[in-house]
Amino acid sequence: MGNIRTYEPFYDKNREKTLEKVTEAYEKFKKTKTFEFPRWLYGEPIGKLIKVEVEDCPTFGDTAYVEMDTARTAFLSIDMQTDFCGKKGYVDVMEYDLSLTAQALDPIEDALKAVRKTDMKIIHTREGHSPDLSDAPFNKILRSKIIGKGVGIGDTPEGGMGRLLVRGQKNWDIHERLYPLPGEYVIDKAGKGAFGSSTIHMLLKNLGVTHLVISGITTDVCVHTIMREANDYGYWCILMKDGTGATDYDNHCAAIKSIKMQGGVFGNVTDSKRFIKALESTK
Ligand code: C5J
Repeated sequence: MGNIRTYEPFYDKNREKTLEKVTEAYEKFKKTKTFEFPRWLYGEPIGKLIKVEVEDCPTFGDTAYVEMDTARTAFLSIDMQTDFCGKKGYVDVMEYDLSLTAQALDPIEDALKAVRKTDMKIIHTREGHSPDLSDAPFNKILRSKIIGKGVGIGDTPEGGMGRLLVRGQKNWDIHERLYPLPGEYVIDKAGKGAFGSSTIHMLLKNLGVTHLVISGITTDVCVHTIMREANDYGYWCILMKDGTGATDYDNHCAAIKSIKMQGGVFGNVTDSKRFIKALESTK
């Protein structure tokens, strides 16, 4: 009735094109088992095109590949803070087995060495609160005090390095083995996720990032939350599984498995060996 808005035919055309490209990519995937870098969507690669092997895709037992442009990929190291993997930190005070989270250190260190030789972006995140705890919800502080037997967020444990999960404290900072180098990005966030409470989405958009290789701790909490958020925004997410760890081993395994359900409901899973092999094959 003359009230078609001018942008509607544009959106219809765009959606039709996307659906045609899905059919095309599906036919190719059947032959190559590869999620090709979608040039029609992102343009020609700017850096090097690498192909990372991923597991249990599309179904358990299968192997597939994800192509990514190194210049449009960010390597995420999530919350590798002493508070989550070191003595007298937040996780230690809760009396969890520190080796379960600290197991992520070696694989991330190896991956960082390889990534630092490329044009891939590196982003570190830190969970923490301002010294007055004004950005920490009442229930989060209370629960932490209960599980820590009186020592929760904002408190200093006996023999500790500082106040738990408080910005600026030594225990809150990134583990020295993985400490950011100049030129790498550091995102501070108050919550488990990052997209609602930090500038990470703006940063990824401004850097032109399309793919994320994700590591860090803990698998079932901050890593999963951020991966789910990023996946919902259309980023191609690949978890580097040996570069993760949780406070509970079964939860760690379940978190990895759940990513791979439905053909990759939250993305794909690889490990540091396969990721580094893909990076080094670009030489
Ligand atoms: C938790 C995190 N587990 N970084 N934080 O409280 O996963």
